[in-house]
Amino acid sequence: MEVLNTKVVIVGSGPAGLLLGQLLYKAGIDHIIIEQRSADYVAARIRAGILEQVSVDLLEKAGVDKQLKEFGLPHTGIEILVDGCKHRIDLSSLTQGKQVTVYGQTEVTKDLMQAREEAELTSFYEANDVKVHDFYEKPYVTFNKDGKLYQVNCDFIAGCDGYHGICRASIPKENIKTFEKVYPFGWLGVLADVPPVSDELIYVQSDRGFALCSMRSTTRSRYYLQVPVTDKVEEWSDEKFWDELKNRLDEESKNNLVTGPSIEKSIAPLRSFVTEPMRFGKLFLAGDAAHIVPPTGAKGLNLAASDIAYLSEALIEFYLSNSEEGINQYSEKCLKRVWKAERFSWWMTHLLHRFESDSDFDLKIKQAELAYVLGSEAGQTTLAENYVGLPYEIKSLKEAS
Ligand code: RFL
Ligand code: PHB
Repeated sequence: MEVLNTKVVIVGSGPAGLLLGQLLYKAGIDHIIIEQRSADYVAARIRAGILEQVSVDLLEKAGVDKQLKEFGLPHTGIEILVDGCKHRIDLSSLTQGKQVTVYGQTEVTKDLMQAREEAELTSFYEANDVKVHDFYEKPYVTFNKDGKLYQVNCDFIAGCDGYHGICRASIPKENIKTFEKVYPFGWLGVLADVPPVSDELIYVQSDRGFALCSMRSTTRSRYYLQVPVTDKVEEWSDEKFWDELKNRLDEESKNNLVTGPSIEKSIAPLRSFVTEPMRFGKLFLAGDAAHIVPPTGAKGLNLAASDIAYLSEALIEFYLSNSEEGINQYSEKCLKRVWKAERFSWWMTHLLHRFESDSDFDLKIKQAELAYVLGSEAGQTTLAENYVGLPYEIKSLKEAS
């Protein structure tokens, strides 16, 4: 067995773990990342596409915004298509000039991995049987790689290992409470090298179910359809996907839609999930390991980034200013923001998706709510300020609101 020593062990090399690693590195804090998958697998995963301004600021602070600045697409509005009629939400004018940036999670991950490689920081990929131990006293992490057993002793463990990870699963049941809502449908996503149907994202509410027209660049589109959670990807040929998308669009979008072969196709189930608290002695949960939102509000990756903003600041304060204040407040601060994003994502999901359980009354109420939100400046402002991201206090970020 090989024994290593470090200050912070980060379990998981998704955006949360990689961003924490980069921020700790910038502050000169020794850490190691342990990831169960291969580097190629991690770099190729297709997921989120929308960054809030505070997430962009954090990536800038981490020094990994070169590509983002060059290729990210700033968006100042979104479209909501209801009953065949498009309504523009002018995000910027409703939020004193804020905007979001279209930049794929895949690119964020690649940028962070490249920065890590250039700085020659230690990551163990393809680590098997990762286990966290003694995190209320003297934490350490064990794993197997290439048939060799490793033990890493540390001061803290950051559980950034996603919804299916082992960190949350290792917490004694009596010390943790979870809150969950599972939705009876999923999102079928298609990525294709075709120009986007529109300059802005279109969120579609239709009798046939929800759809979303998004993009990764001016030549690469990302489209989603609400489908029963029991559907299998194999049942959805490209042709069937494009036909169904057209069925949910308005005439103009239908005519503008350019179709082409899919380069990725997958179905993601929708879930709302929160863990309380997010700190267990010397183990912190961050990102999807602690909470999940349905993707309708584009909040998952952004919440992972805001957790990491708080956690990196807390750890930096601990090591550089000898203060435990940030560590002690970590869970409470994160959860405040998490629950607001959970509420927004749940609300957007309810408003725009078709639920089989909806009665005629429920449908009428939804119609009335949409008409109110889209027809009132107050309603639009509520949507816009949540979509661009609610403020949070980070001392070291130049603009954290
Ligand atoms: P990740 O990305 O799941 O990374 C966790 C990492 O931990 C590894 N791991 C382990 N490592 C070691 N030992 C173990 N036992 C381990 N178990 C797991 C995993 O291999 C992985 O590398 O979590 P992280 O870093 O917290 O990041 C969260 C985001 O990935 C997620 O919230 C977003 O993708 C959600 N999301 C969106 N978020 C947005 O902010 N904006 C969006 O537009 C948006 N769109 C989406 C989305 C998620 C989607 N899917 C697929 C659910 C669209 C979709 C379709
Ligand atoms: C995406 O481009 O993948 C995307 C955009 C907006 C969302 C969810 C996903 O709300």
